[in-house]
Amino acid sequence: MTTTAYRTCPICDAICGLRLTLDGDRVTSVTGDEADPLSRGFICPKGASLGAIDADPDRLRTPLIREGDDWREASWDEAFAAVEAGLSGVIERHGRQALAAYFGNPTFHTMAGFLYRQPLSESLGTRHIYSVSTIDQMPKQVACGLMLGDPMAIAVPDLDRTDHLVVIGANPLESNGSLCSAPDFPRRLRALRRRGGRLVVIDPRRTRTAKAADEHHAILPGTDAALLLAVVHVLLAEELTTIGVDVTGLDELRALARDFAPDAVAEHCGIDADAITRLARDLAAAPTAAVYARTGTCTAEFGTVTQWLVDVVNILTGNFDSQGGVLFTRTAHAEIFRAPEPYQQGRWHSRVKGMPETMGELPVATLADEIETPGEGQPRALLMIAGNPVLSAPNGPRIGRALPNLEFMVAVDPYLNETTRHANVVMPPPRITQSPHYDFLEQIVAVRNYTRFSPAAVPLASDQRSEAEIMARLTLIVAGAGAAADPAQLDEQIIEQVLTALTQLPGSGVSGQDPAAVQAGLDGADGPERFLDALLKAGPYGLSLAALRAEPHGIDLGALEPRVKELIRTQSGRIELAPAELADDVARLRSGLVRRPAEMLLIGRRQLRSNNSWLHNVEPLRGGSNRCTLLVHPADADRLGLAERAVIRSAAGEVEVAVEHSDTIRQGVVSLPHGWGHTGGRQRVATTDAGVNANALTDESVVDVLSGTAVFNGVPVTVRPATS
Ligand SMILES: Nc1nc2c(c(=O)[nH]1)N[C@H]1C(S)=C(S)[C@@H](COP(=O)(O)OP(=O)(O)OC[C@H]3O[C@@H](n4cnc5c(=O)[nH]c(N)nc54)[C@H](O)[C@@H]3O)O[C@H]1N2
Ligand SMILES: Nc1nc2c(c(=O)[nH]1)N[C@H]1C(S)=C(S)[C@@H](COP(=O)(O)OP(=O)(O)OC[C@H]3O[C@@H](n4cnc5c(=O)[nH]c(N)nc54)[C@H](O)[C@@H]3O)O[C@H]1N2
Ligand code: SF4
Ligand SMILES: [Mo]
Repeated sequence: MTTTAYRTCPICDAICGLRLTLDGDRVTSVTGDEADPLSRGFICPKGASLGAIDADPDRLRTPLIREGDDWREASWDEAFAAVEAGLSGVIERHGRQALAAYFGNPTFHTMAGFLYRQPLSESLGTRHIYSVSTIDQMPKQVACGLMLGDPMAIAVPDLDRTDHLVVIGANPLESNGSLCSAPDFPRRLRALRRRGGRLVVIDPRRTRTAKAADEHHAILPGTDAALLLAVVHVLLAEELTTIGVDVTGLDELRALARDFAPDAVAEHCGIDADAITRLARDLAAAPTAAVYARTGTCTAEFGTVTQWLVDVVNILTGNFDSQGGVLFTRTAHAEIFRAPEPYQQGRWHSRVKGMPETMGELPVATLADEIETPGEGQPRALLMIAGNPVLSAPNGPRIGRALPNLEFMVAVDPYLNETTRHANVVMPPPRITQSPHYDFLEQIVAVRNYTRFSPAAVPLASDQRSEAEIMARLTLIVAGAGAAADPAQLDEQIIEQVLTALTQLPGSGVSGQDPAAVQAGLDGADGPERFLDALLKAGPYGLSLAALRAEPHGIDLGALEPRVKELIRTQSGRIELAPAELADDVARLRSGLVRRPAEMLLIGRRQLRSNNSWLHNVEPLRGGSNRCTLLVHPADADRLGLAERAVIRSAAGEVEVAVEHSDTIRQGVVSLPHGWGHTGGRQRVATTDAGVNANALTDESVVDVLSGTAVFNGVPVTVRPATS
């Protein structure tokens, strides 16, 4: 029987609405949902391939238990019993500090990830919590934590109304945007230019986004902090500031920017001093403007300083919390993700390298150090939830060598891959179409206030478990309640806690109500749906699960409006323009301005028909431009004698890869996409023409100091012709 289902695509941050046609439980076609008020029918090749992703025969259907080098299919009861035996043994022998967990990128998209990450982390009772945040956006969160007191207070560009957009280290025409959920970036950027606005892109590569821009500056990798300090310098020196929000620290900011005149940074950044001055003046002169920076500037040295400066520039030019500038989204669900107390970091430190905790986690860059180094608190068991750090984390191969040292590892993942193959037990979540979906996190950074819920389109078979149930049972196991405990009871406990807090919160939609009565009246087929219903009822729009179900294409809740006053959590009660924690790093940056550049600098690259490491097994997405090649400028290729293949070497390792000659990349810079280099596991498509692991080159010992975030961009390398 043919049916139609409307769903949000869960793959990337663009949260596009999709229209699926199903024949029984098989997706036969996917188109963009024209009636979705945010995405209006937009779809990318990944969303269009959702059927193939869902039906990939290499996706696991049943749990696997490893026996030596072999895998045996197991029942869920057996698998959970094996996890209970494995984890309780480690707790008995070594205590809870021997437990570790890693939460990968898909946990930021799934309902189960949002609902269970914190309860699971708390039940583990360990400091060894790691996540993809420290190989992604943590610098932004630390900067927001220090400036606003809330690391979840992330301002997004007012894309549809701005007159002047400066995009730094992001390529939304291929990534479809990030920390800025805006389906159909191409249309939105065209509209910007059609209404007379300007698009400026700062990127070492002339990306698809740069090609669509009015102006492109091919900056040297890793130098955005210096560039932005120079912009601040000009804005202050030329008295071009129009601050519209309540700030403190302007004098300290002035002192920090003093030595960063455009002339002082031009050579370091590889951008003319005049161009830098103009950048600042144009931002100040535009009726409205927004500076937006993403992974090219987060996963780089001085990532946190850069993210801080992005918002400093938005503030100085009067564009912070202001229409056409950057604004904060007001979500349909209650903001339980905001902590009431001011942000703090470094409450504890990692055991081996003494790296500070941020947002309750330690840097992935030091995971291998921790697993390899004996002593009290050495991790001996790992829960790998939706992550592939062997391909995604800096010096991933070292993590691959460290994982076999663990006494026990469980992975929650649909694939047996480079990372999960080291697990003792692998537990596959159901297919995408079998899970309900709601973007708890992406909706926080949407360019309009917007909400949408998608029920599961295909029911679970009796031998499948929802991802939420898997996470609930793992939580119960590590809490000592055992593999047989009732997960629904845990869901209700979590909901009770949340409702108790929300009914006491002035202004919440359930303020002053009896939590038990609210809980008794909740709607929803399972824990995640009931949890969502609770948060919607407590949210600012008086919505509910039933209201969202009645609008399967999503609900537009209006344009973003100023609201920073209610978000500020700093001790001073104001926005900190020059948080003290950043001063040392600015000094370090100043002393690095004269540093001689390495022979070549490596940067990354995202490809439209790929997503990190986990879509290379999907045949329809393979081929064409979606290949693992090293982009080299023809002049560099000539100078280095490169033809078809090259060997790249860094402090961390060496790989041999196909060369793609292209004048879109800045001279002195080479680009290699990440997520390739598939080995082992059970991915028959991905392991053919597997590419190489870019993270064999990235160096886990170099991080953005303030956030512990890995440096993927601006890695010093040497490149020579391959001899074989
Ligand atoms: N197709 C596709 N889409 C994706 C993903 C994917 O893998 N593929 N991944 C998703 C995820 S997890 C994320 S976090 C987002 C990321 O979204 P984006 O941040 O937009 O992703 P990138 O395309 O990596 O863009 C980073 C840009 O920074 C540039 N860059 C590198 N170094 C520097 C530097 O030092 N300075 C400056 N100014 N620029 C630099 C790179 O050339 C690149 O164009 O994309 C998401 N969407
Ligand atoms: N050199 C370099 N490295 C990078 C980056 C870069 O730009 N350059 N980008 C970084 C960024 S921004 C990110 S976000 C990380 C990603 O880092 P990770 O999250 O560690 O890696 P992914 O490749 O996204 O792996 C996701 C895993 O989750 C599984 N999975 C997919 N869907 C689901 C699901 O619904 N449930 C569960 N349980 N599992 C699922 C996949 O099979 C895969 O094993 O990579 C980072 N690494
Ligand atoms: S842009 Fe992202 S959310 Fe939209 S269809 Fe593509 S992968 Fe899905
Ligand atoms: Mo990411």
